[in-house]
Amino acid sequence: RASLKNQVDWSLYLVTDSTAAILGDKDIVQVVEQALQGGITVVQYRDKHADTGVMIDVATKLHAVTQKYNVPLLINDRLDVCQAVGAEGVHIGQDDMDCTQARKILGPDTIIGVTASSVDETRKAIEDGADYLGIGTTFATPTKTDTKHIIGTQGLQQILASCDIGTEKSVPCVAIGSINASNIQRVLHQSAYGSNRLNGVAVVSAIVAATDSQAAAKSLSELIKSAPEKYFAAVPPNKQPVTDLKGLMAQVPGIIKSHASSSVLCHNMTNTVVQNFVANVCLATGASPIMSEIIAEAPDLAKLGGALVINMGTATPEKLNSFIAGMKAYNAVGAPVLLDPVGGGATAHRRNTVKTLLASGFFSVIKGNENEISAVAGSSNVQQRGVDSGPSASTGEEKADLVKRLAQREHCIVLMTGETDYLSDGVRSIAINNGSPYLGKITGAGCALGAVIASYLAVHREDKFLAALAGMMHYEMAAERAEARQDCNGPGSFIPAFLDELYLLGQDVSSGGPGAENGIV
Ligand code: 3NM
Ligand code: MG
Repeated sequence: RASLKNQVDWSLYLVTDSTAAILGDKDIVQVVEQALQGGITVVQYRDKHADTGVMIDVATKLHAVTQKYNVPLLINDRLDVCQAVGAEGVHIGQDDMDCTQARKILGPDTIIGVTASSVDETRKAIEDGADYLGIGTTFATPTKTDTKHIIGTQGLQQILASCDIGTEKSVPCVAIGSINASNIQRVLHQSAYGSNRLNGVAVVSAIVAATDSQAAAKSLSELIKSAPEKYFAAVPPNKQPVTDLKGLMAQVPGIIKSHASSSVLCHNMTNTVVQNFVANVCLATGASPIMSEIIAEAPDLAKLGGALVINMGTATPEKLNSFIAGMKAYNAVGAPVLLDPVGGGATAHRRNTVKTLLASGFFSVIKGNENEISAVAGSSNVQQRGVDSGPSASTGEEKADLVKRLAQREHCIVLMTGETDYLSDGVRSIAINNGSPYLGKITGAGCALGAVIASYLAVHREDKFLAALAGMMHYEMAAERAEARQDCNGPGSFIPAFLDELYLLGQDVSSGGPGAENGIV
């Protein structure tokens, strides 16, 4: 047993549930055996209602099965049941016996796992000698309705960051709470803090409630093994902070050119005020716009090689359902999704919408003005080291720092627009001064920029940062050219001139292409 303790594969941890709502009329021992065939690596027997005799009977049967697969059996809460059946360990919650007391009773060789939902609880559990941690509750779950803290992937990340998870100073860590095939890769990815990563995930209903527990376990196991980075990573391998802005800018014209002839789909879930203008901007740059909030067609549209824009401009509760369905559909195929958190910090409703969206899926880009980006950065429902700086990032350096930290936290590209635009993928950060004041005098200019950047990400998939930069340069250079035109005398005549220049720039990007003098690192 002592040796097993250090060899546990924590990647796919099954917690059982014997209630009719989840287990149905299946046999728990059979479910576990099938799940073992499907690839689960740890089993926790959890039954909050059974008599001791029944627990010992079931645990004995489970242990016979888990031993065949060389997988540890842990017992929830009940040290006596663990001892009676000779199981490999126990799992104790914050309201159960203290870890130190449990250790005294069970000795050094028994695995003791502890549930933690905050940095403090995690630190204490590690100090008390827990062998591994279950952290959560990641997302609200009907399986356990008395959970105290819903911490999201941000809360997981904060624990990983603060408690040296993934280093020898710490212990293995699995996340729990509504984790299933649709979010398992995202949870593993979004919770990561540098090289601090979860060792695995714990699930109940995703396997126990499935009609085929073997198939459910197998698909979860495969999702864990196939790296989500392929879809989600903001930063391609081996990227360093920007030192050669000129070299970076030199790649922009080629991307503008390929975008101009792409007819790439730009799927907008946007506000009613700007739809027409946004669609025209998409067309002028070379994309094919579609404005649709229909949930049923989102999965089909997601497969067409384009990108999705979620614009919170008029975020009614009904639209929020479309946003979430759209994001899930695009996430499922690894296609880009851009969040434009319009008015993000203005009202409690919008702050909650931002929170819900961040918890429901993965964004490739978050684009907004200073207030909006600050609202997203402050949207964490847990204390987040460093990024809670609120809406007061007044100096350029502070803005750049806020943008970079948010990019690191959300593992995505962040663009803060303003007189100077700040763009970062968490590693590469630049600030750019260009555009036209007329962009501030027409409605939908920010929304249309979001659409342009999204479609650029769909065209130039190998590097989201560069794609976003190219989309931005296309947009802002066209604005500069429009403003300079003889026929542009104000916001009204700026609009047609701008659409023309967006189009013309795509046709002939070589004439007066973007210059490095526009950017400051
Ligand atoms: N513990 P499902 S959440 C057993 O947060 C348990 O500590 C939790 O079930 C915690 O995978 C939970 O079906 C239930 O959502 C998780
Ligand atoms: Mg408990």
